[in-house]
Amino acid sequence: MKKALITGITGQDGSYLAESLLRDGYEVHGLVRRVALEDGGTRVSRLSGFLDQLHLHDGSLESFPSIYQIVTKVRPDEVYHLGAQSFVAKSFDDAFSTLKTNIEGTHFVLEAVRQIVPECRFYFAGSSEMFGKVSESPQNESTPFHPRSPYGISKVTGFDLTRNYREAYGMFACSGILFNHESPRRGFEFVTRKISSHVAEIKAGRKTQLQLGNLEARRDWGYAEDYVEAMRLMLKHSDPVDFVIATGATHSVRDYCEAAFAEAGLDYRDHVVHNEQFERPAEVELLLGDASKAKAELGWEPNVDFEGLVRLMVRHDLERLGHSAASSEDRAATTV
Ligand code: NDP
Ligand code: GDR
Repeated sequence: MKKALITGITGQDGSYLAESLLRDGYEVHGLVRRVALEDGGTRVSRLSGFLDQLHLHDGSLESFPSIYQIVTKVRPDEVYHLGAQSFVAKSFDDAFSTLKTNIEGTHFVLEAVRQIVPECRFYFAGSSEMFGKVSESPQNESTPFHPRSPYGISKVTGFDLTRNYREAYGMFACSGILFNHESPRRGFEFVTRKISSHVAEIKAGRKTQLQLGNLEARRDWGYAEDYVEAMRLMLKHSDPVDFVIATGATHSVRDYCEAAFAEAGLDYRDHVVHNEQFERPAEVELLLGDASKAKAELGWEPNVDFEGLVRLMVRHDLERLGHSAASSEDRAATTV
């Protein structure tokens, strides 16, 4: 039985990836923060349907000894390093902790793998935020990086670390350069989920307004379950190669609002209000990915398009509010 270790298993991608690996008969291990095991289950809620099939280990990306111990105990065949402070806006408020967690965390995991299981296959969660201020469109594996946030900088460094461990030590270490991907398991602070959850609350009469920052930013939005399959294909590939993963279509935040409110029979112009508090000191204005290399070499293609994604997120949130008066998910939604 193959063993996989996932950092960030409690997050959106970690939860879908764990499910996918379990379906294929893997023994799935996750590094989780102690608080996740102690807070009564809120933080592991994304894992609730299959929690009893997982092996969770208390550790932190800030602690090399904890990572070293877990890798020694598990001796994984595959490591998916997804754990990170992943919210771009927060990285401006606390650049120090974002850089520390994301850069040192990646270094610690790579070094533990090199020392303990150098033959293990390693995946790093790179990001389209590495492109930042783009010089060409669409962006592919050759597009230069110009990150526009501490988060983006941390991901460029993680990408460089991963490449260096591959080149210096011959490790099977590769990065996916994944464009935005969303789902009903997306955190409520990210714009797609903020919109879909507010649409449901407005429809239910609990709120009247949705406050947003830059409505003109454009993103290449895909569906998270499609994207975790790309991670797995990358580790099954004959060679460790970096790939762009994207849908090849770009839409603005305004487009997302229009489609999401329409899905609930509402007009976004009646509810969306600009609030500069949600603008960023430096913005990534346009992202559009070219995943033709992944299509040619991995046979990977997305199954869900923009319209399908909006529909499934809005319907999930409408249903969630229809069925529960005050679930823990509802409480989380009120904080952004
Ligand atoms: P989430 O924010 O949903 O999940 C982040 C995970 O990292 C959580 O499990 C979180 O644990 C964990 N984590 C954060 N800090 C620490 C720490 N100090 N020690 C241990 N664990 C920690 O992110 P996603 O699932 O959306 O993304 C997964 C990865 O992919 C991230 O690295 C992200 O930057 C990257 N990425 C995401 C994209 C997207 O569109 N979703 C696109 C490109 C890259 P806890 O539950 O305890 O907070
Ligand atoms: P992003 O995602 O920064 O692209 O990073 P997010 O959903 O936070 O922002 C997307 C765009 O929407 C604009 N925006 C707002 N964003 C938020 N969160 N809240 C608002 O109120 C709001 N108003 C407008 C933003 O300015 C931005 O342009 C995500 C994360 O998952 C990263 O971890 C990942 O690496 C990248 O996607 C690819």
